[in-house]
Parts: sequence; structure tokens; C-alpha cells
Amino acid sequence: MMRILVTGGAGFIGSNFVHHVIEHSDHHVTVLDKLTYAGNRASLAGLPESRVEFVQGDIADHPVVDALMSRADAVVHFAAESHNDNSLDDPRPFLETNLIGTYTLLEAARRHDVRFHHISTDEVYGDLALDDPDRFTEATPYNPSSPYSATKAGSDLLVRAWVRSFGLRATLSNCSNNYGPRQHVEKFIPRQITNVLRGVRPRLYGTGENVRDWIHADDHSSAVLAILERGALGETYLIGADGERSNVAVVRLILELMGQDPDAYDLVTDRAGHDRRYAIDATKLRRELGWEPRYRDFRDGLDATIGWYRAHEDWWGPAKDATEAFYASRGQ
Ligand code: NAD
Ligand code: TDX
Repeated sequence: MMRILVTGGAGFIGSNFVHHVIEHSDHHVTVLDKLTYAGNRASLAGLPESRVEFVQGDIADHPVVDALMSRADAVVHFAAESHNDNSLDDPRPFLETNLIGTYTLLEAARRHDVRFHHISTDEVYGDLALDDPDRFTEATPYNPSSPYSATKAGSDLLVRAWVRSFGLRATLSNCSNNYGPRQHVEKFIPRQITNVLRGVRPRLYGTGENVRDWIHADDHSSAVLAILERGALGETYLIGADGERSNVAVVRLILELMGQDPDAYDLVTDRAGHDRRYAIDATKLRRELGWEPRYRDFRDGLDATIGWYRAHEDWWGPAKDATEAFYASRGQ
């Protein structure tokens, strides 16, 4: 049994991880989350109070972080500003949370000798050409494109430096695009599902040909738990489930599954610096830790996700209008 500090545990993937840990282990969880626009306390509803404690606070707040770290065996660090489009609008919160916040956690973990797992993204590697036969591996050089991915790359390098310079007991993981329940309506898949639910046509950036490598958030969680429990210290693991699809293929599938004409979408202004394609080779994770994804059928996983949004307008409705107003101001 470990006492795990989960940062960003009221966000999309962090909350999924907390639910996963409670269901699949006997660990105790303390969530530290600032409840920014992206955090939602309701995402942790129904979990046993004896095993999940919630603390509202900032990962860049040294006294708060130090006190929580002093009573943790491990920290799993999800908290981040996570949306590329926001980072193009105002990069500052990305530097504060993703860099200064991560630094604050690293120093506290060092002081209290706490096992650290850092959550990161495949975007640190930049993008691939649509027809490139290669995929990202742990050896791919860093080449981030956006303010978001640049700060995530910086946070990864801080963790590596703390391992090398201070002997911090840490692991890192870089995962591909996640989908599933409780994802903010600003992100691609929930935005399109909730648009259709409101009678609005889905919006594709540019030509819609960009490719993302989709994994269900629950498979991300099982991989992180495996790395936390059995991963080799100092190592990086790529997490992915062979889920490459073009954005237009995803939108057409959403429309089909929701009983609409698959061509009923609009092409809108492209994202500045839009990465063309991400693709993960997760061989190391599969071979060394024996991890396998449970959600192998994207169509089924997407259908279940659509069902979740249909049933939970109370969860996503309050954020929808402000999100769409932001996109409208950008012609997207
Ligand atoms: P999210 O935006 O849904 O959630 C982020 C959470 O962090 C929110 O609950 C927010 O309140 C909290 N937070 C933000 N700033 C904070 C601060 N200063 N102090 C404390 N809490 C703070 O993000 P997500 O999509 O769940 O992503 C979680 C992590 O996974 C991030 O590190 C992201 O880079 C990484 N990741 C995401 C994806 C993806 O597809 N979404 C893929 C790979 C990696
Ligand atoms: O309305 C849209 N239309 C559209 O075509 C939106 C919101 C997005 N897109 C495109 C942009 C991307 O090619 O869809 C793709 C996915 O977009 P996002 O959901 O914004 O994700 P992405 O930029 O790929 O980054 C995601 O995966 C890696 C997460 O948001 C990051 O936190 C993670 O690191």
C-alpha cells in the first residue's frame, strides 16, 4: 500500500487515474488540484472518503506542496495547463504551472525522498510527416512546436536533471492523445460530440488531415500504475495503443455513431503551427512491463464516450458556452 499524492486529480486524466487506482489497488490517494477552469470536483464524486482526500491548492505553492509531500510515499504529477489553443492565446500560465509548478514539486520530493512519476505527452517530440513510416520512441529527439509542448518538454528535462544531479527516484511517461469520459469540452472529441448534441456542426481545423494516435484514458491509467509499481527508476516509457486516425475520420465516425450525415462538418481556420501527426511505438512498455491496452476497438470506446456525454450534460454544460465563445473569437 502506498500513499500517493496525485496532482491535477480533478482534471480529465488525473481523475480517471484516481478512479482506476481505487478500483485496482489498495493505495491511498491525496489529490492536490487548483481547480482551474479545467478542474472539476464532480469528477471525483462517489469515491470512498477513507481512501481519497481532496486538497485545493497550487502545485507552485511551496508550503502547501511541502506539507503534502512530507506524508506521501509517491507523487504522480498530472497537473498542467494542457490545451494547445490556450497556449497560443496566453502562454504565461503554461510557464507558471508546467515549469515552476513542476520545479516546486521536484524540490519537495527531493527534500522528502518521495518517489516521483511525471506525466507527459508525445508532443514533446514535435510532429511526423503524414507518410513517415517511423513512430516516436524513447530515443526520438525533443522538438516541441507550441508553447504548451515546449513547457511540457522543459518539465520533462527538469525531472531528468533531478534524477541525474540529485538522485531523485523518478520515472517519466509520454502518452499519446487520450479520449474517454470527463474530458473538457475544449478538446477535440468532446467538443464535436457536444456540438452535435446541441445541434451545431463539428469544426475541423485546416483540412482535417492531421493525425492523432488515440488511447482510452483508462488504458493510460493502467500503464501509469504499472510504471509506478514496476518501472525502472530513471527510465522514460512511451504510452500508446496503436490508435492512429485522421481528424476527419474521427469526426465522420462521431457523426455516424450519433445518427447524422458523416459529411455534416465545417472546415475552419487552422491552428497556428498545427502538428501534422503523432504516433507512438510503445514496445518498451509492452515488453518490459507486460502492459496491454484493454480498449482495442476505437469505435466501441468512442460510442461509450458519446453515451457518457449524452448522460452528463450537468457535467459539461456549464463550460460549453464560454469555450465556444473563445473559439468563435479565433474563427474556429
Ligand atoms: P486537464 O486540463 O483536463 O486537467 C489538468 C488539471 O490540473 C485540472 O484539474 C486543473 O485544475 C489542474 N491544475 C492546473 N494547474 C494547476 C496548478 N497550478 N496547481 C494544481 N492543479 C492545477 O488535463 P489532462 O488532459 O487531464 O492532462 C493531464 C496531464 O496529462 C497533463 O500533464 C498533460 O500534459 C498530460 N497529457 C495529456 C494528454 C491528453 O490527451 N489530454 C496526453 C498526454 C499527456
Ligand atoms: O475543434 C477542434 N477541431 C480540430 O480539428 C479542436 C479543438 C481540435 N482540432 C484538431 C487539432 C488536433 O489536430 O484535433 C486534434 C486534437 O486536438 P486537441 O484535442 O486540442 O489535442 P492536441 O492538440 O492533439 O493535444 C492533446 O494531446 C496531447 C492534448 O490536449 C494535450 O494535452 C496532450 O499533450
